[in-house]
Amino acid sequence: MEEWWTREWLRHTSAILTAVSAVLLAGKVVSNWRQRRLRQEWESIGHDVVLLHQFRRGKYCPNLGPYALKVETFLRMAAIKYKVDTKTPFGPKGKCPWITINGEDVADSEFILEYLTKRFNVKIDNRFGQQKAASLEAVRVLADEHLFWCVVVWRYWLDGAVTFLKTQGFKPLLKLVFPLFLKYGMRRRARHQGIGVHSPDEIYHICKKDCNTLAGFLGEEDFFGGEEPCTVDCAVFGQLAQLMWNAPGSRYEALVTDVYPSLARYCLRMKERVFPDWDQLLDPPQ
Ligand SMILES: N[C@@H](CCC(=O)N[C@@H](CS)C(=O)NCC(=O)O)C(=O)O
Repeated sequence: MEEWWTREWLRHTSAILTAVSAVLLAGKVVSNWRQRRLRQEWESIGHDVVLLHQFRRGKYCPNLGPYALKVETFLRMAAIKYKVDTKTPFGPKGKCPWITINGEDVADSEFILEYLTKRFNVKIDNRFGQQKAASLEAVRVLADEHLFWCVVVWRYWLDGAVTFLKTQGFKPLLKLVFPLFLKYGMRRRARHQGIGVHSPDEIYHICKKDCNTLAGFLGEEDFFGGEEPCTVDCAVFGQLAQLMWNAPGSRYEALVTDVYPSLARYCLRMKERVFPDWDQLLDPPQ
C-alpha cells in the first residue's frame, strides 16, 4: 500500500507552501515600502509641526471620534501648528487618534496632550490650584472614560449605527459593512467594559446622569475652565460634540439640546471660539 505522503503529495505541498511564503513576503515588502514612503511624507511637513492622524471629516462635526476632536481642539487652543492625516487613523496602539511629531509617534489622546503641554510649554492650565485641577481631572475621566461608553454603545450597538451613518459621508460599501462589523464587536466590548449588561433605558439613564453632572459642574460658567477654556474643555467638548452634532433626531441629542440646554450652549461656545472655520472643515464643506 502506498503511504499517504507520496512524492507527488510532497511536491505539491512544498509548491503551495513556497507560493504562500512568497505572497506573504511580497505583502511584507510592499507594506514596509508603503510605510517608509508615508514616513518620508510625514517628515516633510516640517519641524515641530504635529501630524494628527484621525478619521475623515463628518457632515456636521469635524470628527466622528471624540478623542480626535479633543486633540484637534487642544492643538488650536495652544496655537500649535498641525496638519491632518486621514489615511492612517489607527496608530501603534491600534486606536485613533495618534500623532507624529519630528519623526516621533505618540498615541492616546491624554498622553498626546501631556506630551504637547510639555514640549510646547503650554500654560492654559497654570491658573489652577491643586484642588481645582483635581476636580477638573475627575470631570475629564467622567467624559473620556464613562460618557464615551454610553455614546458609543448607543451609536453602534443599540442604534445599529443608523443615526450615526446619516452624519457621515461614507461610501455605499462601507455604509453596508460598517454597522454589521461594529454592532456585534461593540456589544462584546461593552459587555467586557460593563455597560453592555444594562438595558437600553438604563444606558440612557446613565448617560443622562453624566450630562446632569457635567451641567451641574459647568453651572453658570462659560467653560469648564471658568471664563476661559482649559485642557479639560477639550475632552468634554470632544465627547459632548458627539451628542450635539452626531446623533441627529435621537433622544441622545435631546439630552444636550432639550434636557440640559446649557451643554448645547457650551458646545456652540466652544465651536465658535476654537473652530471659527467649522463649516469649512465639514465634508462636504458648508
Ligand atoms: N484612550 C484612548 C481611546 C481612543 C479610542 O478608543 N478611540 C476609538 C475611536 S473614538 C478607537 O480607535 N476605536 C477603535 C478600536 O478600539 O478598535 C484615547 O484617549 O485616545
